[in-house]
Amino acid sequence: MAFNYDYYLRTDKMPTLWCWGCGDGVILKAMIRAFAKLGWDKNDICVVSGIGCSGRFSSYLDCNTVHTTHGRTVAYATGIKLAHPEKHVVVVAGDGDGLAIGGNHTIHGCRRNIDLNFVLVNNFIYGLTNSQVSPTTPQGYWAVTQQYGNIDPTFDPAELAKGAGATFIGRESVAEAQKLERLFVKGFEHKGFSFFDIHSNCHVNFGRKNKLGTAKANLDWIEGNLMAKAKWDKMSSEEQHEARKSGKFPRGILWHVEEPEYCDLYDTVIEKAGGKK
Ligand SMILES: Cc1ncc(C[n+]2csc(CCOP(=O)(O)OP(=O)(O)O)c2C)c(N)n1
Repeated sequence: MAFNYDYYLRTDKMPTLWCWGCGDGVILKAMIRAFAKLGWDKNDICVVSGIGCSGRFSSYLDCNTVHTTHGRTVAYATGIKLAHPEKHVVVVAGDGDGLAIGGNHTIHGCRRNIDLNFVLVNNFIYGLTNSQVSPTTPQGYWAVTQQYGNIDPTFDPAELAKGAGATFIGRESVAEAQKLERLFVKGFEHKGFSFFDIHSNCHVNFGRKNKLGTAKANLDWIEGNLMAKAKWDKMSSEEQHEARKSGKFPRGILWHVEEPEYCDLYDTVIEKAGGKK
């Protein structure tokens, strides 16, 4: 029997506002299947999203949801998780939201290793507002604010997350929906800050002037840029550096360590202060 998504969805909000073929729907469905696999009750999940096309996750998921301000997802989610450590908190942010305006919050969420699941919907552009350049727009590509080709260098969000202290880091593409679901299951199970860099197509606003104007063309480009971690690990650090500069990245589980989690540490403070939990 086909998987039934309805339990986790606000079906009265369908159809979505996303463009035809948008990768956001693939991420939404993979996330729902991961929730179901983990047996999570929707009332035990809180979804916090920012502003953008990716911001709509909190509209469509029938969980506890907060549609927050642009770039502030991790700040809201940190407060929610500290108040309700027993809940599963899932954060959804675009590359503009999570890495540009909200980059600072993302760094410090990683650093605290608070038990949040941070899903970066990385479509390489500001989708909702029609194609402004983002921190992941590759050099040389068109954006409405870089019409002669983007001159700003990009960076590797997974490396940033690792340097900042995230304890689970994974990368996948929406072209591999089942791998994406499995990655979510692993990362959602992890206690600590889980950072997911999910490469998604925005053939309408990223692709339209970058010769990637169909979902298929955009997905082929994404897949062409990702390589298995095992292959990546065989490269020298200089080769990896050059690969990153040309927009190539490893995929899969990139980092997984166990470290003290922030809510647990906070409990020790409450205890020392003689307070009640
Ligand atoms: C403080 C603030 N600045 C700017 C905006 C306008 N704005 C809304 S969405 C958005 C960009 C969204 O891009 P991204 O975060 O990459 O998400 P996507 O739409 O691609 O999912 C911007 C700049 C805003 N809503 N609030």
